[in-house]
Amino acid sequence: MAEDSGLPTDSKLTLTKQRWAREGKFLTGKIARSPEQRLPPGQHLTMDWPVLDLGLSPEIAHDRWRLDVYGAVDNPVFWTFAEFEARPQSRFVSDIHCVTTWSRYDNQWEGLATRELLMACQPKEDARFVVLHSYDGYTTNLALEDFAAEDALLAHSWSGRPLEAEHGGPVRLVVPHLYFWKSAKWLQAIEFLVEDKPGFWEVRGYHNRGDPWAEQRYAGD
Ligand SMILES: Nc1nc2c(c(=O)[nH]1)N[C@H]1C(S)=C(S)[C@@H](COP(=O)(O)O)O[C@H]1N2
Ligand SMILES: [Mo]
Repeated sequence: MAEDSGLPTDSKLTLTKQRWAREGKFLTGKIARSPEQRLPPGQHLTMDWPVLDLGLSPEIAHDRWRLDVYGAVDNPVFWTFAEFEARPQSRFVSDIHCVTTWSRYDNQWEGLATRELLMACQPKEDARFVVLHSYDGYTTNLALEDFAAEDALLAHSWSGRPLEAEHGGPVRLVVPHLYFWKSAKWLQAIEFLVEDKPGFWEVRGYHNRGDPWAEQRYAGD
């Protein structure tokens, strides 16, 4: 027999670990832009989860919530919460990096991967940008490839519980590889565009893209 016949290749632990590898379990889903530097420059870690927004905090009951997806798409989508929740769900773990310098590691999100949304709405050939519209009137813009990041999702749950209203429930966007102002709370609509259209902070001096590892905090950085 081979030397390694004693290795526990079919032990319960090995088989479980193989399954984890197949399923990507424990993968943060983080894009390895700076694998040697998890905390972006100028950020500090926080254990709690600060609330930051325009202060309007709309209360949207789940049965009143709607998601509209329109613009440069072949299949505009208008979903109730039940229809949204009936789509294939994903769970991702990712870090938050707020431009105000706090970061929070290992947030467990559940919701609809943006890639699933793209499969449903079928962006047109010339679609390059999205603008998120929120129930408080907030907007933010993203390049389509940033919106389509493999760990980006429309999240309805955090740490296994429905996302609290103060953090954007019923549904918020989460785009982990950009500063958190791009992660629109109280998501109401997603507009696909051929030309870019800067959002609320982007017209107020914030960087158009907001890559934390490049410290793209403000316009001109
Ligand atoms: N609809 C909406 N989304 C928003 C904001 C907002 O004011 N309105 N603020 C943004 C900013 S600046 C940050 S830092 C994060 C804060 O999210 P949190 O309150 O869950 O930490 O939400 C982002 N998304
Ligand atoms: Mo922010």
